[in-house]
This record gives sequence, C-alpha cells and structure tokens, in this order.
Amino acid sequence: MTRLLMAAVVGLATALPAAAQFQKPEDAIKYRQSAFTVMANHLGRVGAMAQGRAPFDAKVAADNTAIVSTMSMLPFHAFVPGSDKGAPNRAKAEVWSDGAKFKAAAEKMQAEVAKLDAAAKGGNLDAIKGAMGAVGGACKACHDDFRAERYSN
Ligand code: ASC
Repeated sequence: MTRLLMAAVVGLATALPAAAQFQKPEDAIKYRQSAFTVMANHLGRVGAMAQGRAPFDAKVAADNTAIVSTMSMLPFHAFVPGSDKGAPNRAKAEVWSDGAKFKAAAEKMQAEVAKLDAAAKGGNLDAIKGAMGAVGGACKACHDDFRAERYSN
C-alpha cells in the first residue's frame, strides 16, 4: 500500500464517527479482529528478525514496522458500545466498563510501536530488539487486562 493510501485509510478511520462505520456489532468485531490479525502478522515478521529466526534485512523490517504502526491506530475505533456481542470475540467487559484504562493501554502500545518504527528506520538490529521487547510487553499488558482466554459471543 502506498503511504498516501495508508494516510487516507487512517484519515477516514479517524475522521468518521465510529458508529457510522459499522452497521452491525458483528461488523465492528470483524473489523477489529482483522486489524489485529494484520498487525500481528507484520509484527511477527519483525519479531522473527529480532529473535534470529529470519535474516535481518533493514528495509524489510522498516517496511513491516510502518505497516504495524498504521495498523496500530485502527482496531480501537471498532470497540463500539454494544459490540461485546454479535460474533465470537474475546473482548472482556472491562473494555467498556474501564474505557479510560483500555484507552491508556492502547495508547501505550501505539507509542511503543512508534518507537519500534523509528528504531527500524534507523536500521540498528539491537535497537529494534529493545523496542520489540517493549512492544511485546505493551501487547501482553493489554491482553492480560482486556482479552478473555476464550471466545464467547
Ligand atoms: C505478538 C503478537 C501478540 C503479542 C504478544 C506479546 O507478536 O501477535 O499478541 O506479540 O504475544 O506478549
């Protein structure tokens, strides 16, 4: 995806009222799960390099962290009220009952991802490893508090 197109996607995602984007709770659930899936896939490619399971290629790393950075902005608009049910999902009730904490956890992840993206643009594998650890920690912290073990609907 070109940077311009990504900017357009993010612009749309942030400009429109969240409710207007989803006709049914199921649509919001599908959207956020898809965004997390794509984000995790591209983060995994960088993680493989950080852990020595894939050869380090600075350009590939930076291309992937740019995608992760864009994707990190998208899921949170889709936790709309009423979308705790409608399709199997793992969002805990606390997503909505403790929205401020959930927002802070999302913003922490986004900030660590931005640092990872900056590190990848710098091309230094050790810096990428350090930033990757912080990103993983931010993912885990949010999962611990806001993601259920099992799917429900
Ligand atoms: C990933 C991924 C996650 C997080 C988490 C960190 O790469 O897909 O969900 O990191 O495993 O603890």
